[in-house]
Amino acid sequence: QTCEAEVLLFSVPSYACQRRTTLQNQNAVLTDALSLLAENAELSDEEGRGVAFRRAAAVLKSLPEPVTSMTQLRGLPGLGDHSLRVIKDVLENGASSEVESTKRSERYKALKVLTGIFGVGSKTADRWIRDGIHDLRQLGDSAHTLNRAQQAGLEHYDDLNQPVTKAEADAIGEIVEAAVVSVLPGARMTLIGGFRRGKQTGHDVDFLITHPEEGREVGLMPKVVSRLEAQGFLLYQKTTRNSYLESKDGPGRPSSNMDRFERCFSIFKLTEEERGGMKRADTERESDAHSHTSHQIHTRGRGLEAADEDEGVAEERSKPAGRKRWRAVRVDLVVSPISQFAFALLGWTGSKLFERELRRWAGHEKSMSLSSHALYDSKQSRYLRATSEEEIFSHLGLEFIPPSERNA
Ligand code: DGT
Ligand code: MG
Repeated sequence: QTCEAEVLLFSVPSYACQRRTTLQNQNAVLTDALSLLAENAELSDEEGRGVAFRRAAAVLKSLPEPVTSMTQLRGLPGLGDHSLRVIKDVLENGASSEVESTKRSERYKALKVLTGIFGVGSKTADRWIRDGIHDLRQLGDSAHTLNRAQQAGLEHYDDLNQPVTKAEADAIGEIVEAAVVSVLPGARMTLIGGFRRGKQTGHDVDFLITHPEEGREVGLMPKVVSRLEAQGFLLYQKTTRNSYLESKDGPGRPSSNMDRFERCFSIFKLTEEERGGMKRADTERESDAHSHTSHQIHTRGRGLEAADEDEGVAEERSKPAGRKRWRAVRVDLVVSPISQFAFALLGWTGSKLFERELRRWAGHEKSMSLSSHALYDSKQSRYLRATSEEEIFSHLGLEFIPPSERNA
């Protein structure tokens, strides 16, 4: 009877977009295990397996209490045999043997290090590994030529693998917003991605820019980028123009996951003055964190000078503490026309699984097609307009889930 009560306690709807998932995860040990296997699958280009592990983790994240026995999981959606085996292993033995052996595997470690370089995806990393490259030093010593993004990624490797704090995100927000408003008065900017969901740290900072008058946003991105560049804030940037109107596959059916908004991938230079209150803590962190990777980068940085390794270490250590007075941060900018703003906001707030589940719900349950641009109703053969996220949830027949509860 106790078991029955607990099964009822953990009754969960099957789509993540029907659930409220806060950052207060009661099952972090289990979800960390499943997330690592998801990550490993994604890095190995096994998308299906990755999604299965992500869905299983998301179900556990939505539970109000820690899972302590397998019987509590009866009737829960999204838990396949493989995920259940992993959960059982963790509950019974404190750890999953598959997770532990994955973490120790040379391939996983190499994939992590190499895809930790901005501009390097799983396919490139896999190619390099097949050429015997497992770490940054081997990459530096190899004959592989890196594209501009990868070069910047390697140069700022340590900074970009250091989580971005909310305070840093806010500091960057002020700078970018000032640039946006100066080149287009009346334009508006919104913090999106994980920070909008209430996360205290992230791997990058994402902003959505629009203007209340349709069309005024056209051509905005290059102006914003030029302005930030002139101010010395951009260490790297690549702007892709809006190709939405040119696409043949229709707004509701993008041919890939990539959006067609005007978009800028950048590496931002955040100095101590702008970081303000963050100064002291970060200076300390920099002074004691001369990590392995940092050393590798510096060795590589001098590249063809055939740098002596020991000299590299000595150089590192002789640096005065906290000498570097800025840090690199990944910043993504997206520009949307106001008519698509609600869809862009919803589509760029995440989490990635929440977004995927919204689209799955729309397609499978409602015969609709949702993208970051529009919502198409196949039964009515028309696009459904919306000026707020609430309206989109309503069109989809879903209860509104606020950003802080989209942490699936
Ligand atoms: P983070 O940055 O790792 O702390 O976590 P998030 O949730 O901010 O993830 P991020 O920055 O990779 O992406 C933010 C959201 O934007 C993500 O939940 C899904 C969406 N997103 C990112 N890239 C694309 C894209 O190319 N197309 C579309 N439609 N959405 C994207
Ligand atoms: Mg983000």
